[in-house]
Amino acid sequence: MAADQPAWWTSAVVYQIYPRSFMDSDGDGIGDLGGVLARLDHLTDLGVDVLWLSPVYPSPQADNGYDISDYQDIDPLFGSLTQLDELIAALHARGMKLLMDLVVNHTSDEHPWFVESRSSRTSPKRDWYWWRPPRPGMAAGDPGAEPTNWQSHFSGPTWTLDPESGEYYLHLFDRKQPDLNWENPEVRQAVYAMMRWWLDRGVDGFRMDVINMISKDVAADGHLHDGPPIPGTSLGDGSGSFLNGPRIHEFLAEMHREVFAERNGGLLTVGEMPGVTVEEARLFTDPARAEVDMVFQFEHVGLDHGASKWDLRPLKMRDLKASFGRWQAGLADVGWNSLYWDNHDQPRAVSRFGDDSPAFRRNSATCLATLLHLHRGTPYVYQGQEIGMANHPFRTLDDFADVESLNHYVHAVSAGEDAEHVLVALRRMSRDNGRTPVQWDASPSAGFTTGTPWLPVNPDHLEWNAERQRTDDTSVLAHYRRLIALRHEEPVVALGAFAMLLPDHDEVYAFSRSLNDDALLVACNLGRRPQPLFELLPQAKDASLVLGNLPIDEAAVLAPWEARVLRLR
Ligand code: TEU
Repeated sequence: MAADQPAWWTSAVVYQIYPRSFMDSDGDGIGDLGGVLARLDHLTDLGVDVLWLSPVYPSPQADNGYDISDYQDIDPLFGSLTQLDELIAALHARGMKLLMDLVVNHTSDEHPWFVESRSSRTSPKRDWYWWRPPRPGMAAGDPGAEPTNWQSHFSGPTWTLDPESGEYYLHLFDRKQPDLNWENPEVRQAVYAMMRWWLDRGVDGFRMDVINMISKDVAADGHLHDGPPIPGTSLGDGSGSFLNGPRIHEFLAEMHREVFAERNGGLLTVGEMPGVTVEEARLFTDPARAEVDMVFQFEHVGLDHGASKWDLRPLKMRDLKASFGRWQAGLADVGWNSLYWDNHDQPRAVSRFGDDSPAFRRNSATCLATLLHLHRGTPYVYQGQEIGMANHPFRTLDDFADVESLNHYVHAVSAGEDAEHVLVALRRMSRDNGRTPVQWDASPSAGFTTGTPWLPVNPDHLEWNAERQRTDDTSVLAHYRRLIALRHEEPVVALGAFAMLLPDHDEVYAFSRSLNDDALLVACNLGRRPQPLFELLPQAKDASLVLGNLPIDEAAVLAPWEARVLRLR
């Protein structure tokens, strides 16, 4: 990013809506566009600049819409194209922008492209997907006959046999999400045409689902390579063959040329990139290379993972600092960060990084928010985070709905893991934690629906809901409002240089931001013990308070989960 001409999104805050769980307008228990339209005042009240809408396209809903069967329409479950147009107009009238979710690593197996591709080995669209014969010397359907040993993100092999043609197709995710073959230029052109169609309709950009998986490392003879074996399974880790593959930069640069280059500014692209490193992120987001504006990286949401996300590890605050610190430093002179704690794939931040016990929930939610929003980068607020929504008290397997959770349970238990042990991990890590309905008020379904919600409403909505917080100046919601306004008002928040302080302290997360003659000191106590602020950071003594999350009793001490933003003189 050129320092003399900051892009508009450096001072913007994005709000993510997972439409299924945001607001239901027709009583079927599933959120929809009518619900989004009805709740736009909530976004205006928060002051966010951009809405990212998770998928609303026609879909069999095997992965809640991340399995798309038509890229250019709206699923009747969620509403209509007319309502989408209404949403674009309503957002623009309020000075907000709309990001659509772009899911083009894979389609649904019910997309007409795949139906055609599957119809015969000689179909003109056969090569639009990854079809391969069984492993040499083995028969279709034999155990281990899959073309590679890769493990799917949603458990089991990444290959499913199509008995009609005797060939397997690749799916990095569920079997209902076949991967598109980006090696085929027709596929790329079809995707670009679809993207242009949405931009022509008025949308302002895209959040690009697993976009760093679109290039696969394929040998000249079409062969794909096995990955290193995963201990305790018969499968391997294929990520070396599909994460940031050999043509990824070429594809993204081509997409930029074909879709974005001729359009005026004001658009935004964010690439979701599991496994991306700082070094690669610099390449992806270097404006001179014209690929994407920013990426979602996954390092900090992997710090409590062991061998997999289900293998729970305690989170060390020091690791979090080290990770964020490296990303801030790595993208300081080139590129741009996206900042997030949670989304529809993650447990709730206050339960995971904060402390959701009654005494600390409000304070830790506001402390985490302050920490994140004062970093350099574009913050993303995930629906419900702004009111301190926490993980759900799931009990039995029947309480879960997510394909990733359910597949994992089946595979883990059939591989001999203790069922109760598997449930413990699901309760902590399941994506369903982030997908329970938004808690609008204290009524029986939390104001989300007049019907039966598709996932249960958290019983804590009686106390934790938007209505209650809206008029309370000490609420989590009020604090988010202030943080968002601060980024709009203070160039140092948007653009200031970041320097980590106290890197070895286990509980105090502190840093400075500086721009020209202006400098802020941010100090956050990520724990239950008071911390001697003036001893740790003597420069805080003469600084003035810009924003804090608690009334200050004793200036020299940071109370448990207290966050202060101070202006240095
Ligand atoms: O997520 C990609 C991704 O990395 C996650 O699925 C991840 O593997 C898992 O959630 C963490 O355990 C994107 C979407 O955000 C997700 O909802 C989709 O399920 C997935 O892609 C497939 O489209």
